[in-house]
Amino acid sequence: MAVISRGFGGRRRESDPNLPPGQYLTEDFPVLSAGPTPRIETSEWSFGIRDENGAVASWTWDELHALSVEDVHTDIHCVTRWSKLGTNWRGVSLDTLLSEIDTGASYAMAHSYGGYTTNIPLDDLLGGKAWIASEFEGEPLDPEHGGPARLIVPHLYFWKSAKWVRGLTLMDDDAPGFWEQNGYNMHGDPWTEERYW
Ligand SMILES: Nc1nc2c(c(=O)[nH]1)N[C@H]1C(S)=C(S)[C@@H](COP(=O)(O)O)O[C@H]1N2
Ligand SMILES: [Mo]
Repeated sequence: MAVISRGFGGRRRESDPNLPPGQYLTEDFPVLSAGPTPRIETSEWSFGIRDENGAVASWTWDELHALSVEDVHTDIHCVTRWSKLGTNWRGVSLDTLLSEIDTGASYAMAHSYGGYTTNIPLDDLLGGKAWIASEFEGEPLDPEHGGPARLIVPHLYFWKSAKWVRGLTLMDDDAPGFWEQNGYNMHGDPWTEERYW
């Protein structure tokens, strides 16, 4: 007899069409950090984008949040195989920020307070696919989850969503970030299981 357990989270696990291959559903929000949680006051925080010629545009916390802040409803997928469906964030779209930059670059390196880096093609940051998020489920983002603000690029594995993000460096050529230097994929599409090299 087929038994569908509704005890642990109450969802049908393998058959959910929103679940990429090789992933399982979780209802918790695991914390995955390669180092200690940096504590950054919003008064000290800024976000900068450096273009391929070295010109920098930057926003303070207040300047960033004076821009249009969007509600984002999305699924997230970690390469360690958990997925969490239907999460709610608020943040500023990378479309909004990159519209102020005149660039011919094709790649970006995201940099975080604490030193984490991850590389992302610029096309994956444009078109309503990436945000600088500062709220999760109606609350300010917890420091453990990247607060005061993190990058979210939810259509890629979640290691691309740099916590405590402080800026992007735009690049003509791709280069590996922290996990990518350690064998993770340069792109990271969960639907085609771009997990490792
Ligand atoms: N700065 C920074 N960002 C990071 C990480 C990290 O170690 N440092 N871990 C990445 C990984 S591997 C994952 S799965 C997600 C985890 O986010 P969470 O801790 O909010 O679940 O953050 C990503 N962003
Ligand atoms: Mo991860």
